[in-house]
Amino acid sequence: YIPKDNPSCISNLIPILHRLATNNQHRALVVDDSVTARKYIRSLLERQYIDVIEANGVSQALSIMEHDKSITLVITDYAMPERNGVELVKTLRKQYHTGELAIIGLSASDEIALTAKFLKAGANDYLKKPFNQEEFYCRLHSTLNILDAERQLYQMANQDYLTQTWNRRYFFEHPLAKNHHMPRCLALLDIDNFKLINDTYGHHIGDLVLIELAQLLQRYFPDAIVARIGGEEFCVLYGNASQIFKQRLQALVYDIAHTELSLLGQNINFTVSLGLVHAEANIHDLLKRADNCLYKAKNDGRNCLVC
Ligand code: GH3
Ligand code: MG
Ligand code: MG
Ligand code: MG
Repeated sequence: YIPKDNPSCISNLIPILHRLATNNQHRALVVDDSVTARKYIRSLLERQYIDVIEANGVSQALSIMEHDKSITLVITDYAMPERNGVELVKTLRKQYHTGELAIIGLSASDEIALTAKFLKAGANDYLKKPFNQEEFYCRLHSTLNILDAERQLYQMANQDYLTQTWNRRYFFEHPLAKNHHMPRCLALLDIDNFKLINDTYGHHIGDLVLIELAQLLQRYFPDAIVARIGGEEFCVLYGNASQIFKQRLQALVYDIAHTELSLLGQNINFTVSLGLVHAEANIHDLLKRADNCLYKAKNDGRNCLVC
């Protein structure tokens, strides 16, 4: 798409296509008390394949943000009847860091300090109305590029590259891991005789087994922290009742042992052993105790859970 009023906007096609290709798509919330202004910004964003939701003021914006966790961009007016846009930015920045949400302020006001007010409150950028359409697109894309880069950095720093579960760093840094004043469940899982799987079928199949297991763990425990903490060892950290968690882990052991995977034409069977603890202790103690249980599970013949 090339806006009629500005043929040089063709340069904007590159970031759009890149974003579509890399699946970095965005959903925007446009906050303005003027319907006309909202519709205009909506039309600009929709031409860039950005989904748009509208809010007529700060309260509506905050309530939409609370219910729609897929919004990645907020574009807000300054002067609105109940509370102004800078107050909205301050509130949002307490909840969303810059790798989660980008914010652009807009205003027709001549107040010279307004740019600084928006930026200090945590906005990524600011534009004075009326703005040049191409400038809007340039600022929009540089803001979204930074958001995409921050997201990618966060992912690279916290996710395991092979299995897409959380990594050791994320696991040990998580508030649930650090809060040792509350009882938590920690399960330590290790694949049985994994070396044999590698030796028999090759490392590539071994990698696929790890990926399958990671997906299974994430499906079984959507409300727990699943992290790969070693080569073929995973942790599942859970903040709630131990009995339900234990039953789910036992079901997992059973299901893995009774499922045959078909990977690249090879039929693979494998089992896992688990150590489980439920205690109020620091994360290193929990891990040590879970590791002792795991050791017993291995000695008891594997394919079981010990707590
Ligand atoms: P046990 O039942 O006692 O746990 O036996 P095991 O063979 O699973 O244990 P061991 O610790 O001897 O071997 C773990 C193996 O996991 C060795 C290592 O090559 C393999 N491994 C670790 N990380 C990866 C990985 O990312 N990919 C693959 N394919 N193998 C891995
Ligand atoms: Mg207004
Ligand atoms: Mg191991
Ligand atoms: Mg093993």
